[in-house]
Amino acid sequence: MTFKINLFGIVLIAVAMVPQLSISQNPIITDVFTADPAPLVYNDTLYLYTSHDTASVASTNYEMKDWLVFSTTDMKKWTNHGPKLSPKTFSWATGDAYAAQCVERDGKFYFYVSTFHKDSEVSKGGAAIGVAVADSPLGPFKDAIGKALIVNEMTTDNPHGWDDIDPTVFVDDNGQAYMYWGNGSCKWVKLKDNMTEVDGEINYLNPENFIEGPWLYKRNDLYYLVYASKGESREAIDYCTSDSPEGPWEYQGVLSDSAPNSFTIHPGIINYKGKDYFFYHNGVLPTGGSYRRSIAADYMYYNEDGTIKKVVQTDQGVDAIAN
Ligand code: FUB
Repeated sequence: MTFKINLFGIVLIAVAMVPQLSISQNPIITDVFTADPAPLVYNDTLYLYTSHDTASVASTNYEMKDWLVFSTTDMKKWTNHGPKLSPKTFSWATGDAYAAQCVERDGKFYFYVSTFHKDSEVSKGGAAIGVAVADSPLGPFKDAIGKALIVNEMTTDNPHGWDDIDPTVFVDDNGQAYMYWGNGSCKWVKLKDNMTEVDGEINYLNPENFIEGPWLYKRNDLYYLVYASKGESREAIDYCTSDSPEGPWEYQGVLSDSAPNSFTIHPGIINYKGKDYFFYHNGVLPTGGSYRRSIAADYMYYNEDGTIKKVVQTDQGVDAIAN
């Protein structure tokens, strides 16, 4: 009898533990600290371009030397392709490798990055946006224009030097490309078809609670501007919608609460093999925190009118896709 109870107890404990051990997927990258997720689907593979946190546990600031690329075909097994670009690739750049996004157009891959300008006469040492180009999603990437695409002096609405960060680029169905970016205020500009020159004036907007990290995309006929927002005490994610990539934007509220153990959170949204995914970062890995962040992914669901249900951040993450 005693033996039977013990065996039953052991089985119960084992059964209780199995689901947690087998389905806990978040964070999705655990071998390095990653942040600022930017997903791209190309040829049935999901590529994830990320920032790379290398600050020590004691550090109170970022240390971000390069941008990493990961890929998956099932949302479970992630291949780490390593660093594919760094500020050193840009002769004019210095300092940290902040948020970036890679987009494909006509078989070329344009990697828009935020970093810092070394020439104080050009940029007062402020943040700048560069663009690198490659023939493959994994590079090799080279500086597409040999100079920054956006420097600090080009935007005048904010006095601080790091307001030109976090580019997101979207190519509309008619071929018109748009770049949104910014910290403190959101800025946008059209890009020429070559993807490497701005086309016209820079525009400014102040979506409700906007802090940084915009992500621009289209679903059906609705455009979405998702961004890191003020939150309660740490950044959260809010969003707006519009009938045009040029606005006006209608504020739709909070999409996601703050991420555990990280002051920042940063959105990356994509539909892959029929499901909608919300990528973000948190600080939950052992020794993690605001400067040692980790990317996670959860499902995103739309309402019939195109608004988005609030994202539930989970430890379990998303299911593996059966290929
Ligand atoms: O990763 C550095 C900065 O933190 C990014 O540029 C912001 O969006 C925030 O995530």
